[in-house]
This record gives sequence, structure tokens and C-alpha cells, in this order.
Amino acid sequence: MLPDRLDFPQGFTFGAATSAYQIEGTAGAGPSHWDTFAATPGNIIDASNGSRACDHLTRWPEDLDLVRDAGFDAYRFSTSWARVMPDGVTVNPDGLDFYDTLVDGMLERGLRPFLTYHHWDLPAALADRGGWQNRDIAARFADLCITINARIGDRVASAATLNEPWCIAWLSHFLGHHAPGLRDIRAASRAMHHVLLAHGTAIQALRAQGADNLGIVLNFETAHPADDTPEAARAAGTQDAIYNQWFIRAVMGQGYPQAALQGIGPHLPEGWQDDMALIAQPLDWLGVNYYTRRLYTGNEGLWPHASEAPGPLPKTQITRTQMDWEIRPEGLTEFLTRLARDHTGTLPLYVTENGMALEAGGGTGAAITEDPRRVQFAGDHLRATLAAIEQGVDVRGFFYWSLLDNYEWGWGYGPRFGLVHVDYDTMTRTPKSSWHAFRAMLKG
Ligand code: PNW
Repeated sequence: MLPDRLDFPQGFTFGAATSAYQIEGTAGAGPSHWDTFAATPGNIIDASNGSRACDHLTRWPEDLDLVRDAGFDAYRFSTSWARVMPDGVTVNPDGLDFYDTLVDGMLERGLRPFLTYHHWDLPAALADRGGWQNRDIAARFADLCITINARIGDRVASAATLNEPWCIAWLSHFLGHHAPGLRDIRAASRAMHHVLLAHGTAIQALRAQGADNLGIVLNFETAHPADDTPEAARAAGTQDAIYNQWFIRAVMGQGYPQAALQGIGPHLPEGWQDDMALIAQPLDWLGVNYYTRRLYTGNEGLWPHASEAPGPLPKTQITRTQMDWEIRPEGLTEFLTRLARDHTGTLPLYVTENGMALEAGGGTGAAITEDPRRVQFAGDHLRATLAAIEQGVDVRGFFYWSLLDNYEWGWGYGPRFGLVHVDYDTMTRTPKSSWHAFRAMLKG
């Protein structure tokens, strides 16, 4: 069961979230480093890519109807860098037109547009010039943001610079699971800094243009020791520093955490300390993505491995999702209260992503529309959000990930996160019971 809408503060925003590369299809966009990564055998478990995805590029009116008809107030989407600037620099007018039309489509349906400027589809031309390892990425990214803001900024309700810089930097350059697929501490360390420099530079440029309601979306994952050895405690601590503290501390002006700086510091670009003030731009809100907890033994090597490489999908279990991610709603309450206490103070927080992968029919052979476990999951995490609000944390909204089943990066099209089922042959959209549950909650 989902909680009652009236349990939430007045004006609390309910939304559904997606990202460009995962749903649009790449027709009309320039090549991105995700196309390159996906074309390399072994990187994507089903060897798929985002070339067609959910064909949102042509089916967006139907998709926005689904957001509206569920009763959501808002829609979180991202702009594709490779669509707006196919070579990373030159503006593609058709790309901007698409987002202009899309935003108008949201407004026509009474939906508030929550924009994310970048959700991982970096133009291949920029990747070829070093991508996030190259300091120049900060200026390039700021240019992207002001170009988009100049066109649609008058109509978006709120904008985030980046989605999940941990994934952009560490998962992609050290763990090698996302584009560009590197396993290199120097590349990773530079990306860990440049991604933040890009954020700060973009916020400053957007403010100069008059933009407001600006934030960033960070991901948080509980890191606990697997046992009571000192090795496990140390590994969980290192992991927490690199995943849950590095970015929030930097953007809040608290400096990089010592436990991560020990290993990363020697590889950071020279003079990085001079960038910290620019990185700590005042923000209007923080986006919190939360999914799971992982346990650490200390046997993971120099750096604890935060993420398993994509592998065969286990059957969804009661306590774990189709991704084999542990279901632990109290972790969301813990992060929201911890963030307010240790980092963000009174800054408004939004849960910008939370959701679960579940095979069609919930793994039980039931109809593809039956996903009672997702209803349970969403209800438990909404109640976990309420618990943080009751403890005084200013949480302003909750966005379910995701509106649609879509391209789950290295996992391809296997995991299904959607409130709406997508048949990848016919592209037919079918609302699941979770979509109906949100509709019942939101429309009363
Ligand atoms: C987030 N990890 O990704 C993204 O914002 C979405 O694009 C994605 O579909 C969603 O969560 C579900 O996975 C993550 O390995 C991907 O720790 C991987 C990790 C974390 C977040």
C-alpha cells in the first residue's frame, strides 16, 4: 500500500523520472561515449545499446500523458548533450527544438519540468579529447547548460547540473562498469575533481544568466561492514567517504573527506585546492538518489568495490530486487536525516530517484501488469521519506525511478524499473499495478 497523499506536507511534489539515453533513442543525436562503450563486446550484458531504447523521441506525447494520468505533479527528465551538441561544441537546432517542444508538452499537461542537464550521454568528440579527465570539460559543460537554459530555462521549474557524479567519475573511470570503461586511479581521480569543477562552473554561469532553483543530484548508498573485523570497518569507511561524502562535502564547501583523499589526493590535478571555492556555489536544493545498501569485507582490494559488474540476473526475492540489490527502506530515512545534520542544514532536499527492478509479472509468471512488490517497495520508501520529514528534515518531493522500463546501462534491457511496462518489439506501453497505485494515491 502507498501512504495517503495527505500524510505529506502541503505542496510536496510527486513525480516520475527518466533520462535521455535510457528512453529517447539516438536518432538525430551525435555519437556519445555510451554508443562507443556499448559497441565494445563484454561491456553490456545483452550487447544492447540506446539506439532505439523506448523510442520516446516519437512517442513522448503518450509518455507525458502517462505521467499526467497517474496524477504526478512533476516530471524529471534529462537533456542529451550529444543531441544538443552532436560534436560537443556546435549547437544542433533540432536538438534544442525537441526539448523546447517536450517542455511545452509538460506544461500543456500541467506537469512541472524538473530538468537534469547531463545524465551520462557525453558526446564522443569530447570523450576523444579526454572527457572528464580534461579540465576543459568544465567550460564545455557550462556552455551546454547556458545554451539549454537560454532556450527552455524560462519554463523549467528546477534544474540540476549533473546526475550522480559518482557514477560519472568513479564507476566509469575506476570500476570500469560505465562509459568510458576505464580502470585507472589517475583517470578516476581527475574525473572526481573535474566533474565537480564542471558543476560549480555551470552553476556560476547559469546564475549570471538569471537562472534559479538550481541544484545537483547525488547518489547515496549505505556502506556497512560485513563482519566485525577492523578490515571490514575500514573498507566500509573508505567506501562511505568516496561514495557518500566526496561530492556533498565539496559542493557544501566542507572539503574532500580525508579517508578518500589519502588515496586520491596524489592523482588529483595540480592546484585542485584553488578550485574548491568555485565548486562550493550556493545551491537551492539537493537531489538524493537512493536504492540500496552494500556490505564490505575488506577483501575487495585497495579500494572497496562498490558495484558488482553486470552478470546474470538472479530471480527477484522478497528482500532483494532483480538487480540483486538489498531492499532497505530505513537507509533512505538515515541518509535524509544524516545529510541535513552533517552537510545541508536547512537546504531543501528532493528524493530524485528511488525504485526497484522487477521482472515482468514479478517473476511469478503473472501478467506483465502485476507488480505488487513494487507497490510495497514504493510505499515503504515513501514512508521512510515521511519518517525523515517527521524528524524535521525539509524534504520537498519524491520522484519514482522510473516512469518506463528502459535501458539499464550495462545491464541492457533485462532489469525493468518502470511503473509502465514497455514491450521492446512493439513499443507498446502498459501501466502496471504500481502505476495504478500511484494514481489511486495521487488522485484520491
Ligand atoms: C542510477 N551503482 O544509476 C541512475 O541515475 C539511473 O540512470 C539508473 O537507471 C538507476 O540508478 C537504476 O540503476 C546507478 O552501481 C547505477 O552503484 C549504478 C549504481 C548506482 C546508480
